[in-house]
Formats: sequence, C-alpha cells, structure tokens
Amino acid sequence: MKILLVSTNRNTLPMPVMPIGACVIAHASERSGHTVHLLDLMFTRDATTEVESAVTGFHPDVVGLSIRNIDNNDMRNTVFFLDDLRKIVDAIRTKTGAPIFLGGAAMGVMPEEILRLGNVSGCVIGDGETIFPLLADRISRGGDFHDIPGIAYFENGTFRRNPPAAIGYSAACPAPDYHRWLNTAAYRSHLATVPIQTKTGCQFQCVYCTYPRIEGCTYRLKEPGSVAEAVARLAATGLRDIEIVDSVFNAPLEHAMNVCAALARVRHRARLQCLELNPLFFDDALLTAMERAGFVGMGITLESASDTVLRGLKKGFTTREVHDAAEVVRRHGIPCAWIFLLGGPGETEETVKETLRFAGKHIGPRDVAFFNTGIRIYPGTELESIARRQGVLSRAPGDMLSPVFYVSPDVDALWVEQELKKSMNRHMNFLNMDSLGLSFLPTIHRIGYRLGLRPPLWRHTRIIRRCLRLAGMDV
Ligand code: B12
Repeated sequence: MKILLVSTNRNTLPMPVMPIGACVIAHASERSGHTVHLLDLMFTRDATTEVESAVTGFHPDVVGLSIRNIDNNDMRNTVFFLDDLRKIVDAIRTKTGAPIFLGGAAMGVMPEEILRLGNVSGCVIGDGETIFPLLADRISRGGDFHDIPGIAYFENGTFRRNPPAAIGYSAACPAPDYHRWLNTAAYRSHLATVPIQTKTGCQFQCVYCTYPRIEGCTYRLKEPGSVAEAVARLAATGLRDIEIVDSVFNAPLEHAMNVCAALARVRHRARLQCLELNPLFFDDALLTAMERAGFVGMGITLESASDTVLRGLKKGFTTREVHDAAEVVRRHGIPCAWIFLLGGPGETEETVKETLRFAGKHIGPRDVAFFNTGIRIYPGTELESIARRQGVLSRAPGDMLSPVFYVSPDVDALWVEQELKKSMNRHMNFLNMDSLGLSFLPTIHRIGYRLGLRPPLWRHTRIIRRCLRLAGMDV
C-alpha cells in the first residue's frame, strides 16, 4: 500500500513542535511493508497546494491525517486550528478517492465533533502505531475495517466508537528517525525540542484535563534502557535538545528514577527537559537523579498555590507539597518553569492574590512563571459539569469544538489579567499567554538560535523582556 501521512499542525507558537506521532506512525507503517510518504505542513506557505501536489505525485492508496491541536487554549486571543482541516480534506478529495483516516491527540479529545468536519472514512483514537498498520493491511486486502479496536466512524449518521485494545504494545521507546521524515534543521533553528516518550497514560483526575482520555489511565512504561539508548541515538545525530513529552514525567516516581538512572549510565550528550512535573512526587532524590541524567530545564504544573483552587481542580496535592517543591527547586541547579492556570473552580480575588504572592516570594530570578487565565472546557470532563451547574456554560456538548472557557463566577477575568499585569511589571521572569502568542516570537527564536542559545529559551526570559521593554515592546 502507498500511504500518505500528513502532519497538519502549522502552529509555530510558542514554538514549532516536531510531530512525533506522525513520525512514529510512518515508521510503524513502513515496517509493516508499506510505502510511506510523510508531508509535514509546519513550515509550508500554502498547505492546500502542498497537499494537492503530494497526492498527485504520490498516488496514495490511503491517506492519514495527524491532528494535534484544536485550538491554542488561549481565552483572550483564541485561535481555532481546524478550519484548515476542512480545506485539507477538500483538497485531497479533489485529487483522489482513497480512504482518509484521522488520528492524533485532538482525536482523543473530541473525535465525534472533528469527524463531522470532513468527508473522511473514520479515525483512530489512541495508539496509531499499532492500529494504523492494521487498518492499512485490512484495506489492502479489501476487508472491512469497522471492527478494529480504537477506530471511530459514522454509520448512517450515527457515531460509532470501538473500545481500544492494547494490541501489539511494545516497551521499546519509540524514537523515530526524525531526519528521515522532517526538516529537522528548520525545527532546530526555531529552537524546537525533540520529543520522546518514556511511558503513556495518566492516572490523575484533574477536572479539566483530557490526558487520560488521550493516553488512557493505565501506565504503560517504556523500558528505561531503551529510553536512554534512544536519547543517545538522537543526540549522536545532532538532535541534542530532547524533551520528554509524558503526560506527567514523575509519576510513577520509580519509573522516572529508573529512566534517570539509565540516562546517567550512558554518555548521551543530550540536553534534556520536561515541562510536566507534579509536586506530589518531587523530592531531592528525583532532582539529583535528573541532574545526573542531564536535565537542563523542567516545568512544574502547579496551576494554583491556593488550597481552595487546588481542591476545586482536583489536583491531588495541597499547598504543602507546593511549598515543599519550591524548597527542593531552590536546593538544585535545574532551571524551573512554574505553570499556573488562574480562574479555576473556587477562584476568588483572594485566591488569585495567594497564588501571585507565592510566585512573587518563591520563584527565584533563575526560574520563570507562566500564567494562563481561563480554562478550556472539554465536553465530558468534570469541569463541563461544574460549569453547567454554576450556569456559566450554556452551549450544547456537541457544540464545544469552537473553544469555550471557564472562569470561576467568583472572580472577574479582567481583574485577574490586571493583577497579573501588575505582577509581571514587578517580576521580569513572569509571563502570561500574551507572551506565548507574540507574533514575533518565532523571530526571537531564530535570532536566539543564531546567537548560540539553545532550548529552553524561557531561561532567558528576564533579559529578553528587558530588551523588549527598552524597545517599547514588552508584554
Ligand atoms: C508534551 C505536550 C506539549 C509540549 C510539546 C513539546 C514537544 N517538543 O513536542 C509543549 C509544552 C511545547 C506543548 C505545547 C502546546 N500544546 Co501540548 N501537549 C503535550 C502532550 C502532553 C503530549 C504530546 C505528545 O507528544 N504525545 C506523545 C505522542 C507520541 O502522541 P501523539 O502525537 O498524540 O501521537 C499518537 C496518537 O495521537 C496517534 N497519532 C498521531 N498522529 C496520527 C496520525 C494518524 C493517521 C493516526 C492513525 C494516528 C496518529 O498515534 C501516536 C502514537 O501513539 C499533549 C497531551 C497528551 N497527553 O497527548 C498536549 C496537547 C497535545 N497539547 C495541546 C495544546 C493545546 C498545546 C498548545 C496549543 C498550548 C499552548 N497554548 O501553547 C501548544 C501548541 C504547540 C504547537 N506548536 O503546536 C492539546 C492539543 C489538543 C487541544 N486540546 O487543542 C493537548 C492534547 C493537551 C490538551 N489540552 O488537551 N504541548
């Protein structure tokens, strides 16, 4: 079979991300004996023309579209990405009648709504690397694919979804040959990091989150030795800025420790990062292990430093762990990005001040704080029920593809933004969503790269903001 895979993500903010999912599917499909062409639309000027010429030149038997983002999760400057999807499907349809399947993180979040957008055969929810080759085999033999686990489709206007099944799971860490599939030089020059996964699954129950839906709530671990080998292999090919993209890196803690120990044993020369650490399993032993493993940056997703809001979000930790984490960060050498989400259930003016006070007091000049205000509501999450109960959401569940956000009815979003702005004026290492959405951020990345800076760029937030302030362009 000739398989055309298209990675549809064209979002370069806050920086372009390499499409690990599409690359993993490409690799797995090729290993199953298919001929694969991967078209990455990230740096293309005219997506539909590129897609049309790929279809005309390659004559695919099957087309797979990888869909990552629905929107940018930004309440004030919302960008919806899926209008592009319609155009891409239409462009393919003008050139071929080959079946089109969708896959990617977005399909785990709202499969029915996204499937409705285009004239496609169906989608794969979850592990594409095992399901997609199976699907291609079935199609090549002229068979019916509707019984394959993890597939969703419309049948006479009714949405059908087969439960997933852990078929052919491999504990080997998937590190695709990115140079083979992507323009890695373009990604590197934008300070993109190279993604790698040490496991799938998330067992947390945060009220707003979709991770357990995308990856399942059971952990499936990659063998630590294979993670270390993959890191060493990537670094040896020049891809040294590697980011662990697990839902939460340090849960289960023992696995994270084993991965760090394996990394410390090999001479990999990579600069590692991960932005998803939970303060629950966060101690000196972990940070020492991460230092030995070669981490140069990390992020803690706190969301809030108020017990009321942490409870409202069901984060599973309290301000005690938050304060302990701050102590641990201070004792170690890895720069830390603290990530906050303001406006959650229970948020009031007082709780916002509590969080900002924590940030002002405990986040040192080496580290940064990212604040997002307003939480994207996804259908089927507990946040959706909370929002409906509180009367702040009236849209029908099937009408939530175009972004809708939650802000606690006990606080005014405008007031939060103003308080945040005041804090940002005092602390040059604080950033809000406006900073991540700056139209000239890609230019800053490219200049940084030429000056020899390497990810994560946020380590240089203070100096960058100072320069922008001098130029009258501070966020
Ligand atoms: C790590 C991460 C990041 C990192 C990425 C670092 C990096 N170097 O890659 C950072 C922090 C930079 C980031 C940024 C953003 N992220 Co993010 N991120 C994630 C996270 C946690 C993991 C993504 C990942 O790499 N997974 C591992 C790979 C292997 O999985 P995968 O790509 O999904 O592929 C698998 C399947 O989907 C499937 N598949 C994939 N493609 C295809 C194609 C076909 C044909 C088939 C059949 C199957 C298939 O098979 C693959 C292998 O199993 C997810 C949540 C999650 N748990 O998925 C959110 C997630 C992808 N992010 C999301 C968002 C919104 C963003 C931002 C827009 C946030 C922001 N405002 O800045 C930006 C966008 C960046 C960009 N330029 O596009 C959303 C996207 C969906 C949505 N809700 O809109 C997610 C799902 C989280 C959420 N809120 O629900 N992110």
